[in-house]
Amino acid sequence: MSFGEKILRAADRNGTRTVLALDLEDPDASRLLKRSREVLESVRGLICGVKVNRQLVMALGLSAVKDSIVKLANDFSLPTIMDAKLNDVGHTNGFMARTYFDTGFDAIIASPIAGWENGLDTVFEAANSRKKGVILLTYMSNPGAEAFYSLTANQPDGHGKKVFEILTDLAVEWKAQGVIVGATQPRVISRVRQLAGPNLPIYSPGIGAQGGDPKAALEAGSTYLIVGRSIYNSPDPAKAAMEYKRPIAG
Ligand code: O7M
Repeated sequence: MSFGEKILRAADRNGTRTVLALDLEDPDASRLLKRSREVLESVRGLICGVKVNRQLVMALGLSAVKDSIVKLANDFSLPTIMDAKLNDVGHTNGFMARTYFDTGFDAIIASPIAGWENGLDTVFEAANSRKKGVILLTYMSNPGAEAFYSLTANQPDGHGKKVFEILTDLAVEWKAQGVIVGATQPRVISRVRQLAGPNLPIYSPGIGAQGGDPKAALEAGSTYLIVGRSIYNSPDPAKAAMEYKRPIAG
């Protein structure tokens, strides 16, 4: 089963579009692992995927993440996304992508700024040969993102195009399995949806803690919501995750 099918199946099964960003921090590695497992177990039926960032990989090491979080997510039939934000030359990107995929991750996040040739070509090669997914960073959720992602760049035909519009076109051309567009920018989400058509999944982080509204993001065209602190920092993560099911229920 491809990554896209896996996440869609989990979303339908659990009736939710929420991807958990499991970014807990703790200087005590065993406490960090215990708490991360507890959060994941408590929301297992309320999410459709798990995104791991450097907070866990740097603190626990890749093999511990594999044996704990990736395994647990697999046991719960939840796909895993490695938020590596790859943005290097081809051989380095390729090494990281193969390593994360062979660790068990179903998808990886990369920045399209590196370009195709000797940039992300190796990442897509590694993904396509393993039926894994590549999700491309297209417009970030933080306030400072606008200065770059909204810039207008002159095209060879003399027309201007915004950077995020160019990145959306690249995601379609490269057959990415999704794009990341901040939930804090519903108008950008609408524009990306318009350019990409109905089938490209849009993943939107920046919900809650960063001010993004889940309903506005979904109405603008987001497919999945990425939520971290508003769930794992809640005194009752399951109750918080339940709240994010509501916007889809209507
Ligand atoms: O819900 P939060 O704010 O606690 O966490 C949001 C998560 O989404 C966190 O893991 C960030 O690294 C990630 N993220 C953003 O917050 N903004 C972005 O623009 C992009 C991402 C992301 O997932 O990038 C791939």
